[in-house]
Amino acid sequence: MNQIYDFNRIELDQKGFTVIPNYFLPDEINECRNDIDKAFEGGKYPHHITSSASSFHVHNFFLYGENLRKILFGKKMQEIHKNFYSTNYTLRNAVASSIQINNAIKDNLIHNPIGSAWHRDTPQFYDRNNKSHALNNGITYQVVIALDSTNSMNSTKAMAGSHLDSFAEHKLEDVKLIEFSNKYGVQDMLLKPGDIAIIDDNMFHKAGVASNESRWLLFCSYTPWYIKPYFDYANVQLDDMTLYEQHCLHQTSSPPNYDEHLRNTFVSNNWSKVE
Ligand SMILES: O=C(O)CCC(=O)C(=O)O
Repeated sequence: MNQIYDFNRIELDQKGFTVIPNYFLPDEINECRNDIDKAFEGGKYPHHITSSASSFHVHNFFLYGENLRKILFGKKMQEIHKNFYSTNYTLRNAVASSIQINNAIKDNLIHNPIGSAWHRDTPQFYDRNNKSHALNNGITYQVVIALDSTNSMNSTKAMAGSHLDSFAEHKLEDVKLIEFSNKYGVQDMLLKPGDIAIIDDNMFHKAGVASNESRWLLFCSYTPWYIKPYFDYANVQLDDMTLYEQHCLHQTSSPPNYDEHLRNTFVSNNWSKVE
């Protein structure tokens, strides 16, 4: 483990999230903001999901600007990838998320930003008795890259420590919600442009509500290679794809490459040095 990440690793394990301030330089962030503005001007939001006039998600943001591609697949994210999860992990989802009051449209601001219910993002399933199982803590992660500052309204809300709880459901409702709020409390995940937050997906969290300020965050999720991503990344073609991009987009793991002479679904070291 790289020394400079030790503090954050301990905090991530204990709290369920950690913030690394100023991980990206102002120029890197401004370039991404420009890409977002250019790509989405004129009301065109490819791969978008809207839940209210003041909240929308744009999936696969790396397709909509060279700088957005560069920030997700560049050296700095590769360092995080190697040090906080491992080269056995691939991309599950990459979504740019905006929450901001849209004054042009009458909107219920409290109503439904995407992710507004308390939830965790670890993969989950029900067994034959309809009992829920969620993967444990310490297995799947997401990195939030702040393009804007977050405030006490629009920041992601976190229940620090809840990732360690043995409760194995995906959502927190009713009595459980009261119990968890009392036990773990609720923290604002306050970020400035260039900060990143690394979240253990087993920690309960939710979106805040829209304020007048712009709130663009990039949510980048990583899971072990055998977990299906949200999209069929095997078919994504980018110009001059790097080995790291192929790795993240499941193109070296699933399905097995035909040129593997032994049956082999994953070559764990096929991406090993930061490029
Ligand atoms: O938008 C937010 O602050 C939270 C988003 C979220 O909960 C998620 O993407 O899982």
